[in-house]
Amino acid sequence: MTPPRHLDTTASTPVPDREPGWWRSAVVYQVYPRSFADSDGDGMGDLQGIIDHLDHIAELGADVVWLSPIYRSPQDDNGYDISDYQDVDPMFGTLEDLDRLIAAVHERGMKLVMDLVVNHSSDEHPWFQESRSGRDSAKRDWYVWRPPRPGHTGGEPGAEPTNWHSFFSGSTWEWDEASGEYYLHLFSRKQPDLNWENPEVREAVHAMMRWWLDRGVDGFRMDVINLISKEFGPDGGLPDGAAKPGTRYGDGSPFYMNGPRNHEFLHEMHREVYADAAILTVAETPGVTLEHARLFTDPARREVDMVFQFEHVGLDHGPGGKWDLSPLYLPDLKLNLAAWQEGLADGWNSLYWNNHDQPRVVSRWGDDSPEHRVASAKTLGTVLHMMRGTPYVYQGEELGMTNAGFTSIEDYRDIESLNHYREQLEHGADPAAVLAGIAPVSRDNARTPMQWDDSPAAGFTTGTPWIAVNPNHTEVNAAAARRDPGSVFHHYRRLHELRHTHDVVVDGSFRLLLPEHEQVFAYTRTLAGSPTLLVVANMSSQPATVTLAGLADQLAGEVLLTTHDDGAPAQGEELTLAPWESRVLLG
Ligand code: ISL
Repeated sequence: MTPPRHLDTTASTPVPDREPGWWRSAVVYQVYPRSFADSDGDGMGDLQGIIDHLDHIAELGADVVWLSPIYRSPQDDNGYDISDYQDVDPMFGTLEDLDRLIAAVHERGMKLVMDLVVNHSSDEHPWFQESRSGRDSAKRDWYVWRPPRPGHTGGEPGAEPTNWHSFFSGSTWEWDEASGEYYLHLFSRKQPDLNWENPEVREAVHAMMRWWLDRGVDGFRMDVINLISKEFGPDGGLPDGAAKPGTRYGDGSPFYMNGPRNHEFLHEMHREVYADAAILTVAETPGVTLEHARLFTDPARREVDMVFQFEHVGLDHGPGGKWDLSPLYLPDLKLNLAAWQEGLADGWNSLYWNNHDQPRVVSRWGDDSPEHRVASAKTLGTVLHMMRGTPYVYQGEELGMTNAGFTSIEDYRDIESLNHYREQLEHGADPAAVLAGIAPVSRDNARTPMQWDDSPAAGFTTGTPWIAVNPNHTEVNAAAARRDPGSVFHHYRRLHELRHTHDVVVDGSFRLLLPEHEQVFAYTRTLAGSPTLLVVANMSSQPATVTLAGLADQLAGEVLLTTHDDGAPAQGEELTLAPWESRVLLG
C-alpha cells in the first residue's frame, strides 16, 4: 500500500519531504490564476484569491498545485510572455503573497509547481530590450536574429528569413527596422524565442530555476520545452517548411519540434538544477512522438519525470486543423491512449483532458446537456484517472464546467482566437463561419471564471470579470457540488482516494478491452499481489451492452466506484450500462 499522501500538518516544518518518485501516486490540480478567484474586486484573479480557496483543492484530495504564470508580464498571452522571471506581476500580488501561498500549500500537505516559460520571453524583458538595442549588443545572440531573405528588402512580405507560420497566425518573424534584422517568435511577436544554443542563456535559466527552488517550490511545468532546440544549418540558417495549403506560410515544425539538442539541454538542466532535489518536472511537448517521450522520461537519462503529449487532444482535429473540429471516433481515442499506456510503460505519462488551452471536455467529448452533464463528466474522469500516469485536473473540471458558449468575437480575449479571426477575415472568410470554428475549440472555453457559487459573478469577483462568467454558474458551481454527494466534485474526490489507496491504480499494467467498440471504453489494470481492476465505461448517450470474455469474476467483484447506484447487475460476462454509466470494479 502506498503511504498516505497528506503529511502530518502539525509537523514543525511546513515544507513537505520529497521522497524520490513521490509524484507517481500524486494528483495535480492546475490553477489558472487570472480566472480562479479575485480577492480585491478588480475583476482579475490573484494570489490572495488562491490562498482563500486552497481548502477546496485540499478537500478534493489533490497533492500538487500547478500555477500557470504569475510572473511580471505585459499579458499579451496571459502571462506566457514574461518580462521578469523573478517577480510577481502586480495584478496578481507580490512576491510576499507568493511566499504566503507556498507556505499555505505546504501547510495543507500539498506541493507547488511553477510554470517555467523559457522557450521565449516577453519582448519587454530586459534581456530582449538589450538584445534588440543593436547588432553589436552583448545579448544580441540571446535571441534568434536573422537578415532578410537574400534578394529581398526587410519588412516586405516574403522577405522573412523562412516561411514559417506562427502558432498565433502570421509569420514567425518580426522585422526590427532599427537594427535591420528579423527576430524569431514561434508564438506572438511579443514572445521572442530565446537562443538556447548560447550557453549564457542556459546558465541564466538554470540560475533562475535554482532561485525558485530555494524559495520553496516543488517543481516545474516546462512550457513548450520541446521547441527550444532549433535545427540550425552549419551557417546558422533555417530552412523553409512545406507549404501550408490555403496560406502563404509553411510548416516549420520539423525544424523546431524535438530538435537536435533538446535532450542534451534537458539533461544539462537536470544536472545543473534538480539532480538532487526530487522535484516534479513535467515537459509540455506539443508534437512529441512516443519515441521522444520515452527518451524524455527514461529515468536513466535524467531529463524530466513526465511529458504532456498532445496526440489524443488532436484526434478530433479535421482537415483544417484545430479550427475544424470533427466528432471524435471513440475507437481512435482508445487505441491512442492504449498505445501511450503501453509505449510509456518504462517511462511516465501525464493524464489530462483539460488545461487552459483546451476546450472543456464535458462539452467536447461528453454530453453537456442537463440530462447527461454530470454522468458524462464523471465517466470521462473515471476512464482517465484509472489509467497509469499522473492525472492533472484543470480548475472547474471537478465541477463539470462546460464550454463558454460565446457567440460574438467581442466575447473572446485569447490572442490565438483573435489573431485567427483577423487572419481569416483578411483572407476573405465569412465571419460567421470563422466564429463557428472558434466556438467549440477556443482556449477561452477553459478561461471563463471559476464558478464558486450562484451569485451574479459566480463568487469569482465582486467587480466586473475580465472575461464573461458562464451563465450556467447558477447550476454548476462549487458550493452546490460540495453539498451534493452525487456531484462531479465528490466523484473526482473518490477517484483521487482510489489512486492514494490502491497500488494497482498507480502501478498496474494496462490492457485495453473491446478496442473496436464504438460506445464502451473498457480496460483492466493488473499488478502482482492485487486483484484485477476493471474499468467499464459507456461513453455515449445511449445504453450499451457488452460481453467481457473471461471477466465474469471482475464484473461481479467489489464496486469501488460507480456513476449509477441503481446500475443493472452483470449477467455472467454480459453487462448493460445506462448512458454515460461507468464502473470501477476489483476482483
Ligand atoms: O493551444 C495551442 C494552440 O492551438 C497549443 O498549440 C499551444 O499553443 C501549445 O500547447 C503551447 O502552449 C503553451 O505555450 C504557449 C501558451 O500560449 C500556452 O498557453 C501554453 O500552454 C506559449 O507560451
